[in-house]
Amino acid sequence: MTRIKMIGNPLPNMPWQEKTADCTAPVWRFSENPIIRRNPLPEVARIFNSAVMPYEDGFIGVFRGEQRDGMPHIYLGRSKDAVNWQFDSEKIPFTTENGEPLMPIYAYDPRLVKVEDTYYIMWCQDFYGAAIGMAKTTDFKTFTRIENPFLPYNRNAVLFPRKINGNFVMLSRPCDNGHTAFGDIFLSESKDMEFWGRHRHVMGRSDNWWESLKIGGGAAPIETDKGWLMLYHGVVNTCNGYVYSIGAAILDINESSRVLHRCKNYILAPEEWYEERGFVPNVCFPCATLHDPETGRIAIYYGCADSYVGIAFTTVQELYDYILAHDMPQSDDREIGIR
Ligand code: BMA
Repeated sequence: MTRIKMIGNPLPNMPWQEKTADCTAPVWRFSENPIIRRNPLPEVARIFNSAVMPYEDGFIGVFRGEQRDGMPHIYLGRSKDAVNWQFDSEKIPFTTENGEPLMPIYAYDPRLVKVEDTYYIMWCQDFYGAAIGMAKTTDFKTFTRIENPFLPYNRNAVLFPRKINGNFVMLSRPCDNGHTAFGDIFLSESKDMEFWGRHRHVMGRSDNWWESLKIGGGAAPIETDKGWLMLYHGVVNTCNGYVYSIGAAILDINESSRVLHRCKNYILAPEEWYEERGFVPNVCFPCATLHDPETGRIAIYYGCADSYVGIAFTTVQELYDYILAHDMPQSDDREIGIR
């Protein structure tokens, strides 16, 4: 067994449950799932596909709130234990640099990533079609929009939690304006968070059935001494519609468009009632992790059936061993990703 270690700040207060003796999978669900139930706010029917982070002596998060008129927007939530959440009743008020309101028409699937002293929120919104919107904050009071990083159509933008070779690095998934039936993960770099380039292909859909239609970035990659641990979603088109599962890969630490290892099995797929039954059935959609380098513990926050938020647990060692035991990179995964 090759030992693996996460790199980063300790997080002893993250939620945790040990694996039960009868569990044969590398990832196990929190017994209290789903942690966010229906109708969490007067104006919001469902919260799902949401991202959380440690903040001050507790936790903070950006939550996809599906309003009763069907429009998704982003809501701020706070928690002492990262399980029980209190949400602001109003949407996050995004503004321009000058403090004027600049709200997206809709916003969904937010991710929240801290790089240096700034927290960045990225989401999917209308920019003459589905595209990535972004904002930054340092205090979770003012939320300043920054330039939309990519042309439409694009979804599932996920920033790396630190600069690599001096540049910000972000994953994204070019797509179409509908329920896209294709999709690979790409990576782009920026010196200033405004101009993005050096685009590279990271990985595509695979021969593995569960991710044979499309894939997309999930949680912010976790830094380890063996590379970036990337949790993503993979989609298969069945005779009953799309099924979203969670996959895992290890990317090179400096040349992060290079896939070192890729697990041929999903690590979590819809099995429980809250994943199989809901507004859109059969969806496990990861958007964040909490993790503690001291203990190796990882809590995966994932949207369930476009209706709820759930937590699943693993350890970095268990996941790494599982990835290596089922390692099956595709032929172009090890390429740097430029043609
Ligand atoms: C994708 C995104 C996700 C959603 C999934 C399943 O295209 O819109 O927000 O969870 O579809 O409906």
